[in-house]
Formats: sequence, structure tokens, C-alpha cells
Amino acid sequence: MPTPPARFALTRAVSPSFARALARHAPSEPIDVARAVRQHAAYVAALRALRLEVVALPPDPRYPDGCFVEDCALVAGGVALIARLGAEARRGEEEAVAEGLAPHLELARMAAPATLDGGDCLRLGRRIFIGRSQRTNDAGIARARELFAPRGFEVVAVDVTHALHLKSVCSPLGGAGMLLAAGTLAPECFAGATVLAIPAHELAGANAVSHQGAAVIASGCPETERIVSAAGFQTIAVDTSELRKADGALTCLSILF
Ligand code: CIR
Repeated sequence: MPTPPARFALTRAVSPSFARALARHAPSEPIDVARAVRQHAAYVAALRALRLEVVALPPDPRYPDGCFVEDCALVAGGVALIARLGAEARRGEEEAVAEGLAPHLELARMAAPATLDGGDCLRLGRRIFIGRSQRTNDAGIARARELFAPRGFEVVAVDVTHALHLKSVCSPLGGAGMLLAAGTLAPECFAGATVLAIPAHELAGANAVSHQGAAVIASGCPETERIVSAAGFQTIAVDTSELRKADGALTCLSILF
């Protein structure tokens, strides 16, 4: 059964404590929170331009990384698996996300020792690829399989060793399409997908939010823009440089359902 297109995008405003968000490498310039807030607002506007109805959660000073809502749930087939986040410092963020999703989806939970970040999860048709990463462990993948396999989804584990999340280097682009940063994962990991290689120097371009023939892509990635347009998608470029200082990509900032 084909999955109907998403109608909603859940987002959460940038926390006033965003300057303390987790980052793999300290940024050369400190995070400018006001600028991050403006970039997030432009992102939300782009989602609206994709004709998604935005469910906007308020910011929470307790959670510097709270705007990265994608990590808090894996949604497929009308069910949201609420994550037990891989980074201990982020645990608790998922509660507001669960509340935001509850009116629309059936919720399921996971328990220790399982960990999973939604940024490691990528759905392509009836397959859900899940990165085995610093944040997502085998028990988390097993929980996703236990929940989604009876619902007709095949859960496929992919080792992610050189990036924070699976979707740090790739993202779905409509139907069977898939953007993948060159020199990261082998395209064969995604057998059956139409893989479009994004040049390594445009790594941020490999993470895009696509919906109904249009895609929000990272600004400053001309090659990506050309590749995505040539694939038949209208592109909307958004600057998320400030959010990237905390390792945030475009898909991290929303959950589509
Ligand atoms: C973290 O380290 O968890 C956040 N600073 C960044 C999370 C980015 N999320 C994503 O790629 N899905």
C-alpha cells in the first residue's frame, strides 16, 4: 500500500539556550542565537511554501537542541515511535514532540537499553533504513523492526561511522529518489533507489526536505540545486549556517506526517 503524502510538519522554535547545543566540533564563531531564530523562521516559511500545515511547538530553555525535532520520533504508517535519544543530555525533548504528534498518530515507545535518533531513520517506500551510529544502537533498531515489520515495512540497518546521523549524508527525494553525498556511504546500501550523488564539497546539500515535487535545500550549494532541479523538483534554498554550527541539517528541523 503506497504511503499517502504528508500533510503536516511538526517543528519547534529555537531554544533561547541554543548557544549550548551539542556540537561535534566547536564552531570557529560562537552561535548567534538571534540569527538562528531568523533562519529557523525562514525554514518554517519554506515548509509552508511546500503547502505543509505547520504544527509549531514553543521553545523550551531546558533543551538547547530542542529545535532538532526529527530526532525525537520515527514516523511511518500512521505510527510514531517516540525515541529514546542517543545523547543523554537531550532526553526529555521527546515529550513535547509526543504531545504534538498524539492528536494525529498512534504513539509507541522504546525502553532502555534501546536508543534511537530520528536523524538515523530514512523511509523509502516500504523500507526504513536506520543508521547504526553513535546515537542509534542495535536494540533501538530491533525495537523499530518489532514495531514496523508487522505493519509491512522492512527495516534495514546501515552502519554510519563517519557522520553524526545517517541523514547527515543522505535524504530521500520523492518516490525512489535519494540524495547521497559522494564518498560517504556506498550507493549499494540503498538498492533499488535512484541515487543522485551530491559532490563532497556540498555535503550540506545531501540533506533536503522534499514534498510533492518541491524541495527545501541548503543555500550555497549550486551543484545540488542543479541536480535537484534536473530531477524535476522546484527548489527553495534556505540558509541554516547558524543551525549547522550545532550539526543541524534541514530534515532535523521537522517531522513530516
Ligand atoms: C545533536 O548533536 O544531537 C544536535 N546538536 C544536532 C542534531 C541534528 N539532528 C539531525 O541531524 N537529525
